[in-house]
Amino acid sequence: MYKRIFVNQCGYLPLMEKLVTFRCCGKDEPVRFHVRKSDGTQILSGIAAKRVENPSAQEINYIGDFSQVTEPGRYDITAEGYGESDSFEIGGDVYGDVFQKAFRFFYLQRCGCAVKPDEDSPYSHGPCHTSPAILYGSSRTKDVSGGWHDAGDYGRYVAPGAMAVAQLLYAYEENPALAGQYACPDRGVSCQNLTPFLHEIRYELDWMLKMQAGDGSLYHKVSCRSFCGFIPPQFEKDPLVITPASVTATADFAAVAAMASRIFRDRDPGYADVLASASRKAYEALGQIELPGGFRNPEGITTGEYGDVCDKDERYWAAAELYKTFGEEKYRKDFEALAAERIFHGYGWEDMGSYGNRAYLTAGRPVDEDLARRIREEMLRLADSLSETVLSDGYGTSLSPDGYIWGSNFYAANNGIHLYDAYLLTGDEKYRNAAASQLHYLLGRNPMGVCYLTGCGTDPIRRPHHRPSGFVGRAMEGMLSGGPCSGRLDDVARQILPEGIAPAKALVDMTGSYSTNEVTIYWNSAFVQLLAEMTLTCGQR
Ligand code: G3I
Ligand code: 9MR
Ligand code: ZN
Repeated sequence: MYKRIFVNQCGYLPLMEKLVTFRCCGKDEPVRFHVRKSDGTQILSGIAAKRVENPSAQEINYIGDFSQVTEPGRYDITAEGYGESDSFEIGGDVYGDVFQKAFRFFYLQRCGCAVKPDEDSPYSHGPCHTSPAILYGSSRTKDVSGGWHDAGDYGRYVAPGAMAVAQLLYAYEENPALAGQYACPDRGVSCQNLTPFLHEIRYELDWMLKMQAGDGSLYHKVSCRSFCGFIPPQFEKDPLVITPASVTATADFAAVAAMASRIFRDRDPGYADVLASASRKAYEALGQIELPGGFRNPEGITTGEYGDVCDKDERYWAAAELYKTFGEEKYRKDFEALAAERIFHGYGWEDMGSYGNRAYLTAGRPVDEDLARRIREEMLRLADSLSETVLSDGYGTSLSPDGYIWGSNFYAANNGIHLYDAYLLTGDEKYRNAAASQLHYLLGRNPMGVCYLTGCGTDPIRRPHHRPSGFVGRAMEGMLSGGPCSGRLDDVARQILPEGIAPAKALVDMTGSYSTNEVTIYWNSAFVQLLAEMTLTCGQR
């Protein structure tokens, strides 16, 4: 069915702002629409009068507002000539299931142990990638088993892993009640003093600890030399190779280990100590690594590169986070020296500045008040520009037409987090609404009319680029697809999508399209953090 009405398929919390998008074909005029309850009773009629020319979707949209509807129930929206929307729910717990699935994904991505979510899960597997890995360019080997598979492939990469952990720790700190609802699928294993949520995060931290070299630096990644076919993880038996260390991996680890050490402190002091000393050691090693131009895959290795030419933002994050956790002046000085050059922003795998800003502003220790003020000002300026885009976009996304790059959904989610930062700084609801709008976009109010989280909503992504899903023939639930990528950067995208396709429609829901439809741990972590923030505050006015 060709859709012309677009809503968040996973629904809305009662007090959330609720906007619906109409795709105009034919008559270009305001749309009279009706909100119906599942028993057919019509409960609201309205006019969608806001008209938007939409260059990202290359169409005209009309936007309607049904925020007035707050009563729990199942609904859909109709309009003459437009058909009907996907049905959706309004209620206090509409995202409970979404959260469970999106977070359970990390358990299912575990490497190095048996994974058994339930008796008859097709994604169960025995321990994978357990053989000692070769240190690149030598004949020595090292045990670096554990951690989460990065994505649709089975590589394990430190920088994006650290970033994912940081976002999950933020989700935990910001919304402990939601994190506390997570039911651990790892039955029979004790979470000791940790909640199941933290226990899962520890799985990745334990692996990163193994990725630390004797000199304190972090090996950039471990994987086979090239990507394998669509086989389950335990069948990938090629030799594992550990690549040389990088500044980005080392700084990101120093930062996230400091953060985790603070958060784990009262539940597991022994583990917090281990993290603290590993963090300091990594930070010290930063002075010794010279890597002009950033990490590059060494010859013969063709798996995920995560190259990043600028490592200042990673050092910036590390300095701020270590200052917050350990309080030593040298960390503060390092941060302030970098900030004097430039205030960094970003929640991506290559742009870590915003983690640094958050840590500095919440250090709970003496800071340079003038610098803190400038950081806040810049954060608000960023949020203002994002919020302008949100208001001018037909689907409420924060992405401009040239923003549909590889992992565009990740950028949408991270922009939601930036907007939420501005809400925290000002208490202004417009930022929170713009942040929530990113969630609605990801879950169905988008030009593809899909729910980008597998296994959720009425019309989810079905064929993500994910080896276990491809092998089983059914999408694992709870994974955020990368989303439209207008560059058509894989063969399938080039075959299926016409040149000049509307950027926001450059998605192919087929297994082969890794540039538009892959999944990763750090895209899911962004989603989980945004969800945690939205469910925390959108319930209240
Ligand atoms: O930053 C530029 C931007 O300035 C420019 O306007 C835009 C235009 O295309 O490109 C931007 O760079 C892109 C970059 O992602 C942005 O983060 C590159 O073109 C694009 O090639 C690059 O894609 C990365 C991709 O690996 C290829 O290197 C993705 O971010 C990254 O998420 C992805 O990661 C892969 C791993 O390598 C392997 N495992 C799966 C994972 C997800 O697909
Ligand atoms: O599966 C790989 C995916 O995880 C990566 O993001 C992507 C880009 O590096 O590459 C995928 O692997 C493809 C390889 O690059 C080219 N041959 C086909 C592979 C997918 O089956
Ligand atoms: Zn594995």
